[in-house]
Amino acid sequence: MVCEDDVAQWNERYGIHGQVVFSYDDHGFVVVSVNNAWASARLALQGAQLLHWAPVGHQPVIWLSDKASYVLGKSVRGGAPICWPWFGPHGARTELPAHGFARTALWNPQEAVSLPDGSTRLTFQLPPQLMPTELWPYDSSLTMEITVGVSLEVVLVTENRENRPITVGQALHTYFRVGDVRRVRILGLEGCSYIDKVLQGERQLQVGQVDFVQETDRIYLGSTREIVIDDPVMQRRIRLAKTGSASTVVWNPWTEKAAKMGDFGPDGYLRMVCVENANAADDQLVLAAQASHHLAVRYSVEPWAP
Ligand code: TA6
Repeated sequence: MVCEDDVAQWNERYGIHGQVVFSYDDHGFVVVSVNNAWASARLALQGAQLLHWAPVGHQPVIWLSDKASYVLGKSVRGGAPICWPWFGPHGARTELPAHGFARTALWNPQEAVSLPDGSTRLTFQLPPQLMPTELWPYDSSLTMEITVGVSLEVVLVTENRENRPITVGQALHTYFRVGDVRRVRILGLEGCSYIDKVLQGERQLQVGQVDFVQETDRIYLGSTREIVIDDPVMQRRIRLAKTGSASTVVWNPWTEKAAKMGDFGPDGYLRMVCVENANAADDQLVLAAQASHHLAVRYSVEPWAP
């Protein structure tokens, strides 16, 4: 549990006057708020989960359910949960929580820097002692570095301190805010093969752009190009550039699944789309002994053009 002293200490050590502040939010979660000349952002220390990012003059880019439940140890619906060290259900033990344990653990802040261009860089680490050895019997580390500016950059660094390879599934499971998912197109996945989880894992080939007419839950493989979320309703394009990620996951639960999940609200599914930079399924990361891996993404917002 986090106490007032912790928050006071983090502000003492990592707070930047008028730019970086640690506090409790209305739900009792410890959050760090960033405000600078370029943008505002907010992250929960649980999971180092980005909950909000809005460049100055823009609507928020990240979707956060207004029906999300804030329970310690449970992932908050929306934002950018960090899936690690497995993506989706655990390969062998179905009783384990989907998407690994990183997104529900309390991360430690490590650094806060105001950069010369006016953006703000924060670094967090998943405390090794919070990696359950019965699930993850490996000496490893996971660090997240996020730079809040006119664009948003996130780098997930996995370090293998073992003298043997380790296999990691990972994703930045980002929920993007859109005007109406039925009008959204995803560009950049043309020609990629994908695992269609709505069709029990059938493998398909993407022809043309991705659009949304029903529940969509796909792991695109060998997807290394830039992705664009084209949103004519909000009159913007969100560009996702990445390195160190071979998969792209695209998800919208649609009406029934969203209703079953209970934390989307009545039309929440219409206002979001998940486009996740990942290494999942066939693209899982096999990290050599003593090696480290960077999954890096940059989100930027552009004006919409028909
Ligand atoms: O990334 C898509 C997905 O794997 C979907 O299958 C769905 O389960 C989604 O993640 C949300 O998972 P969560 O555990 O956050 O409810």
